[in-house]
Amino acid sequence: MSQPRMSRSLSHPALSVADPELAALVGAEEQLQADTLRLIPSENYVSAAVLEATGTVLQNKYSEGYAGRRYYEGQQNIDQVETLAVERAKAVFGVEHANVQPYSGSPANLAAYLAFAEPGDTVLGMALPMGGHLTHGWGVSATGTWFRGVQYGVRPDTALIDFDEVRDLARKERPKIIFCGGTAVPRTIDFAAFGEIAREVDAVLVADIAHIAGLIAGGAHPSPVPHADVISTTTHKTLRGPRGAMLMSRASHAKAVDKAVFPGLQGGPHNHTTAAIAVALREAAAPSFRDYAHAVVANAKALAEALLARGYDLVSGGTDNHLVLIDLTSKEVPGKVAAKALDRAGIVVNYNTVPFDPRKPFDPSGIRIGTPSLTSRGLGTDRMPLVAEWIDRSVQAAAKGDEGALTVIRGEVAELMAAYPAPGLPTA
Ligand code: DSN
Repeated sequence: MSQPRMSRSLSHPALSVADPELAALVGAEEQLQADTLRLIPSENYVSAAVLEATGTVLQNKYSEGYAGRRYYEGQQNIDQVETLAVERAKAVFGVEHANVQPYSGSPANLAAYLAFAEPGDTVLGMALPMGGHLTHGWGVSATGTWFRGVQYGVRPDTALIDFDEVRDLARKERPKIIFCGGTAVPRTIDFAAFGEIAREVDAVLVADIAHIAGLIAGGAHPSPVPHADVISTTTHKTLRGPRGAMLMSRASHAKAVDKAVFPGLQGGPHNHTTAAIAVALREAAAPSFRDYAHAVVANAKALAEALLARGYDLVSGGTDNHLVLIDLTSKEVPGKVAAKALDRAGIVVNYNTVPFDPRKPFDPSGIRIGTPSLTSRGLGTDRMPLVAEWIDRSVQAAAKGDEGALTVIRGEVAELMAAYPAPGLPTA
């Protein structure tokens, strides 16, 4: 993809003068993001346009309230910015209502609790070690202490969501809210099945599509519309927007959602983020974004195949989306050791629990990888065998404590990545 670029030395002229120390750190991060193979599935590269929008004077403005109903004056432009973002979200996702003000995914989910449950009410969500998110009622989160979190998981034999368990728990516990979606789910989410269960027990179904929003926008994953009552998403993962979030819903829930976000949970929206969300949604509506979303999935499938061919155990045996969860138990290398070795080799992943993990969350058995970022740089399926080879060589090097091998891979990675300039980054 072609993106306008500035040279590294010219990219932050004011910052370089005002705060050279900070400017140097930003420059170093730009270099790191340019040189490395970024495989964390929740990360991406935003376009130069999205990046520019986040750095505009819109950030100087307070705008508590909603377009046409603000508690501050001077909203002539801000109202239009927010309306653009809202209308684009409605069009891209085919929803009746969109709120683009949540600061990020966790506040967005908390707003859903505020809208549809009272403290102490029961909520049903996927357990964090099974692939869910902290805010789906996990114990250490406020959502698991202020509410009564009941958790479902995956089947031990297939690692797929156990819908018998979801239905049984829903019938027995009568949750006010059911969350579906997660952070380490490599397979298609069956929104229709969740919707049927939620309707049966009269629960509000919240589909947390943070990881797969871009795939849904691009037609590479089924949509939660019309099965979910509320859709929660961050905007910075596969959707390739700024760090922010949105809550979308049926028109009948619009008032409850809006009231929960403001004044229920938040003050002034981050208008520079809202603007960048609008830009990202315009990009997501373009035909090229469909190609991107499908390429992300094709790359993940190709990478999964190449890893399977090298004898790696993948949770659920592969992937349907952007994410691959590798269980390293058979390789006798803990996830954290592998992740740190990969980092030294220029391959950035995160260590992650696998379902039924006998190890602790801070030292688990797996690593989680994904293809949104490398696809944004234009790598295709032909490169996935090489990526799998680098992962394999790095894991083997970690097992042997072979730092020299990691250094060699680091050089190979930097050389290849130089041929695939990243969107939004200045050139060297
Ligand atoms: N940080 C998100 C992720 O990495 O999946 C979850 O909060």
